[in-house]
Amino acid sequence: MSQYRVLDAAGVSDWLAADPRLRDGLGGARADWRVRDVADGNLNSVFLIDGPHGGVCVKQALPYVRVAGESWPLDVDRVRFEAAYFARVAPFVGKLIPTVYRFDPELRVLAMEKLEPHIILRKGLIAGDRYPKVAADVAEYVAQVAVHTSDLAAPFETRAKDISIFSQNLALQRISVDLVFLDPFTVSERNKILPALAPWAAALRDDLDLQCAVARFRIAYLTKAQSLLHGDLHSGSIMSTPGETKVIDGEFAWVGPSGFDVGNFIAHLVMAWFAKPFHGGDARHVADYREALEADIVEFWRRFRARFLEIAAPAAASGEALPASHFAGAGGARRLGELLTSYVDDILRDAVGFLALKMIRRIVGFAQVADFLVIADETAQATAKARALGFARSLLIEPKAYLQPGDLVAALKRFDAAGLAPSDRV
Ligand code: SR1
Ligand code: MG
Repeated sequence: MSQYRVLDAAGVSDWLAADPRLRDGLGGARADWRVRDVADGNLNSVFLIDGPHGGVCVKQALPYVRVAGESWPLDVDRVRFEAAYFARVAPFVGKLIPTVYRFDPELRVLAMEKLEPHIILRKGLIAGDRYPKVAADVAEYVAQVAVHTSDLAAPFETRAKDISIFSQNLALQRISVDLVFLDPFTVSERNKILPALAPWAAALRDDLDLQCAVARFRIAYLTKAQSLLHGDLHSGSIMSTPGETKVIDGEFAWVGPSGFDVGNFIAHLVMAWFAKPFHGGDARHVADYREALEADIVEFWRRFRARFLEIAAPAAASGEALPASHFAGAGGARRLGELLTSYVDDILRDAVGFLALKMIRRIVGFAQVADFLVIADETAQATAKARALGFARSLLIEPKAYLQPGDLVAALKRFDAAGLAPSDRV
């Protein structure tokens, strides 16, 4: 019989008090602990607990989608996949994830390092703060995982084992498939569409060229099992200070196309860029901040590509895909380099498509982003969203125009002049 129950603040304290290591880490007595409910994501409950000696973060999977309530039940086992994901990537990403102290498989609770003064990157971007390390850190993170969990760096049995574990993460994959790849391109009660964007929603449904492009990426997501994905690598899944970056929330883990995480991260920088003029601040600040976001996009892309190649070349010796004995001598090394370059450029082509899909789902789908939602004036919010939709549609329809990060940055500026209607093409 499962011992599962939803923990409130007192329940979290009881749970911590019963674990000698966690209790001693906090120090003092139970009555000395300060427990804060800080949940602000879509799915789970999260508490921060401070004691006289230290702090801890406690996350529990609720049996429903937190922001929707009990009418949307959700398998609590998702946190098992988050624990497995962190354990799997820890050897490659080091301090870029929080330390996990304990996973309780009955209560579906994870106790982790408390990240303070880190804040959710999305909140920092909306506040107009700068995080100079985040682009390079996330590039390093994604490159390490994309290489080391692929057949480039390990025998195929390793990836098969990952697939056997993470292919069971079905409840969250159903959410991703529905919310990213299906709902925005059909009529769904879950979609949230501003009235001014109704023509855009219709255009997304009715454009067959677009539907075909979306279908290609849906198929890639379902079938291209290249490496272990975080699966939800947006600016709400990253906590930052100006000097440190931590990737959190690995519960959407899945073995899939490596470009999915790459595209997701860029998508949220792009949405921050389109939203920026509507967040206040003078014209100089807006221009400077957007320039910094553009530099982040370029740096992230370039750094991911460079680090992928640097990590993959030596790792290939222990991998299945490119055995060292097949690439001996200087000529072999050159050809190996060409194969790896073509592999990483394929990831980046996929990333451009996934980036577009990740933007579209955040603008007309169920789970939208604060970057746009904090824009109180509805016409202004619709304007920012329409420009972002124009940009995203162009990536899907004309992928050959976006082979370099500079192509993305140039397009940002073009679509910033777009009108509200989908027919206002630039
Ligand atoms: C039901 S809401 C689901 C969304 O929240 C998570 O943050 C993921 O982005 C997911 O798509
Ligand atoms: Mg999350």
